[in-house]
Amino acid sequence: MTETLVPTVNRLPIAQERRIVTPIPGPKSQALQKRRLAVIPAGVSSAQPFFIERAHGAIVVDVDGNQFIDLGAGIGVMTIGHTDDAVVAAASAQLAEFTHVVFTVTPYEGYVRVAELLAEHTPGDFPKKTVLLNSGAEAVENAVKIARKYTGRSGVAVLDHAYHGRTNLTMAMTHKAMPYKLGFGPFASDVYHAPNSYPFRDGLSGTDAAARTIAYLDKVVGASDLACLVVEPIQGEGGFVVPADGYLPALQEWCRANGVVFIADEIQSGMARTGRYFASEHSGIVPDVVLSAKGIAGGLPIAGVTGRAEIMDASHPGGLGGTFAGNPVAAAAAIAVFHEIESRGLLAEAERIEAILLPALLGLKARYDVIGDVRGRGAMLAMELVLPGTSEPNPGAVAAITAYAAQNGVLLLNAGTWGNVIRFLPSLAISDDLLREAITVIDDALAAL
Ligand code: PLZ
Repeated sequence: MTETLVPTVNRLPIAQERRIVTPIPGPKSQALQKRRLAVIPAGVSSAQPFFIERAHGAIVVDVDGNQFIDLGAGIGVMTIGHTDDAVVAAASAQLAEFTHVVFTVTPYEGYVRVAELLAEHTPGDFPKKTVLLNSGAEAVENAVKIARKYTGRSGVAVLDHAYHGRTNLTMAMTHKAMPYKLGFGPFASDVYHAPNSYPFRDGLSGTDAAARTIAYLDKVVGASDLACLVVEPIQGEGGFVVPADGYLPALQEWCRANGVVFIADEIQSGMARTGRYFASEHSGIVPDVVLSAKGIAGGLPIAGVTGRAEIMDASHPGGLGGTFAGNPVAAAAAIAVFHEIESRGLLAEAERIEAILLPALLGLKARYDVIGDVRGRGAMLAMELVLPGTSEPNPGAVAAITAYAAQNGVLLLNAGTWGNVIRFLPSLAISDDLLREAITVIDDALAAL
């Protein structure tokens, strides 16, 4: 049945090249922007002024025909590339089979298969179970629910500079007030923010940073009140902060000794982004629970909470779910993404990207003293910009560079508590040549500062 139902996907090829044919934003984008302002609230802002019409691989095309090298990949979602053929085929086929029934009413295989794949590819060699949701924030919310039910405790610990979402509980867990929290309270209670490891800013070893975090959790919070500690193995919105070696293992050990569920939010760092399926593997941790979203389904909304079976089974039947959670079309896309990563050896592509981008960024750092730090792993790299000769954050330089890049056909994302980080999240489909071309544009932008 599937064969006859696969629709022919009718689309124009997109050359993998940068091409700017109008001023940015072009006339069609400007007209859409006018319509948008009339009906979309100011709270929903966009970093760039151009509207997207099509995308493929590492290139996005705007409504005026401008082609941009995409170094953001929809904030790390389009990991295997825009409109990947296998993902388009799998999702299209499922679209024609059935699009929705609700797993909590009548189950279907796709949900089960995604859970099997997550059990196989998340760290840890023990029985695991997965609940599927629609978004990263929803995965975080459910992980906290499950940890509370399992431990019978209420406290939730997070780290400074963390980002976990925009829902009420996850706003409370997110570090940065502006723009994520200011005026949106009151927030959920029992959420504790502990100091993190931020080698560029605190200069602490992993052991010393962990001792500081643990002292805070022990003395200010009290371990026996804590249900869980949620960490990002590499902090995403916080500025691609890679904790010092040994920091996360020490936290994990403390959690284990104190009966605290250790949760890795791998929503941004997971799914092949760093050259492993999950970044936890680089840090030598085996979390009790791993959260995935973003990159797992090639742009279709699905998220997973995957954890030790005994923790995940703590909830009573009916305690977890949601109307669209684990949607069959998104599940089909996720299965295709896993298949492509495996069959095309895409983990190595993240390493290829690091081998080009990391030395290039370090080369820029040697030439421009506005670059204070270069860090990250695989296809998750960043540079933190400072006022030259100091470690003072320099968000103005980030704004100037991202604006220059957009005018010249390179889509860049910022990050960081002070907005002073440029992060690179290219899709694994980007070619060496496109990557080098983008670096040249960034070099010009730095020179133009
Ligand atoms: N945890 C680590 O990176 C999403 C936010 C984009 P959702 N980060 C991008 C924006 O402006 O809202 C994220 C993350 C980490 C949780 C989330 C939340 O995932 O799918 O956006 O809910």
